[in-house]
Amino acid sequence: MRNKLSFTNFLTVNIQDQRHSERHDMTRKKINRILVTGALGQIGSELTAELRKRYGRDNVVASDIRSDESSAVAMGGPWAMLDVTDAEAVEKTITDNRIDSIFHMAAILSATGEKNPQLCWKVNMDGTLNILEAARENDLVRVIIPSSIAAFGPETPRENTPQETILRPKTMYGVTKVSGELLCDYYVRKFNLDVRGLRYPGIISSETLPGGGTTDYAVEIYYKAIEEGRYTCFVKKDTMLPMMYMPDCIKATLDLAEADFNDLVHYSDFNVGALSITAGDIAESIRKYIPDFEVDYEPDHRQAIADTWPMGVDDSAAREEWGWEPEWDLDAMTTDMLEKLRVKLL
Ligand code: NAD
Ligand code: AKB
Repeated sequence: MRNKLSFTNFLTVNIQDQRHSERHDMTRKKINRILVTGALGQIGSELTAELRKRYGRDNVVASDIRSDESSAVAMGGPWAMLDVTDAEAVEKTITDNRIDSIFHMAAILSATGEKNPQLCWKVNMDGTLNILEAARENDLVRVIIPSSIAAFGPETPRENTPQETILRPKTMYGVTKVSGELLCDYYVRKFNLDVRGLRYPGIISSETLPGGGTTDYAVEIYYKAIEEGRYTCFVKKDTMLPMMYMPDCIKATLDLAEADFNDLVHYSDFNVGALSITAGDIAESIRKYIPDFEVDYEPDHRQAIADTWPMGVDDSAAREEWGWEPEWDLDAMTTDMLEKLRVKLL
């Protein structure tokens, strides 16, 4: 343990020094016309709505590989079908819509990625490269590309996981997230492109169901509490992971997107913490409102993935560089989730 910690300190000091020496100070243009990829997904759907409020309905083009014409995303403003693995289509969507900034949410998540690792690599890596290349060629103002706590692996310290640490993930999704972080930082250094990203924890939300991740249990548990009064959880009761409520996720994404680039030392790999909670903690919190809610625990293949991820992260770089501060605690989130899901499901 001591060796691991001193190695981590060594890494932090050396990488921070290196990052400071490579900093790119630049005057940045403002975000005006936005493309959201993967906009029908769990995060994209709520992010698109908030971006339309802030930047104007007609200035935010939502896109996804699939269509859902009756969705709020498709009905709430401009819409385009877009497969991010198709470089020509990415280029055309950007030029046709005079896009200057991209929030790139299209991805294959951890559990689906283990079922189809080749597809995961193709969407997450080819898709990300296509977005970065189109952004470089069209001299875009800003690109936001999320990473994940899946970038960490079993050799990473699991408690208060440092910003600079061992990145040896064992899932294909995690491999693409580490590679994506490195690729984004490469585009900042090599091409002076303004690319930023966060290592999101598991995101909990009521609007759109999650799309095939390991942390999906933390959303499903709320749906099942309302619909059936019981839930069979696919990780153990004491599995602790970093989680975040969607309003904090949107706030973190937009706070980073709107931060002054010259204040940043990191670009594409910010740890962001909010909640460090077990599956049992969520069940207990729900029981404050639904006392007879029953949960049993039947860990499946996703337990092995969860066991390689942090229990909580050190997000001091995000706090120092762009003022990150979460607003939602577990019980406040539970109250809000249950209220919203009662309206939606009952
Ligand atoms: P999601 O699975 O809910 O949505 C992804 C969307 O991408 C889907 O609507 C899907 O149709 C679309 N998509 C898939 N392949 C595509 C392609 N080839 N072209 C265009 N669109 C395609 O994912 P999410 O949870 O909204 O995640 C958004 C981003 O945040 C991803 O980069 C993900 O890795 C990251 N992230 C999410 C979480 C979380 O808990 N939700 C946590 C950490 C990181
Ligand atoms: C997943 O479980 O795959 C995502 C993530 C934490 O990246 N929710």
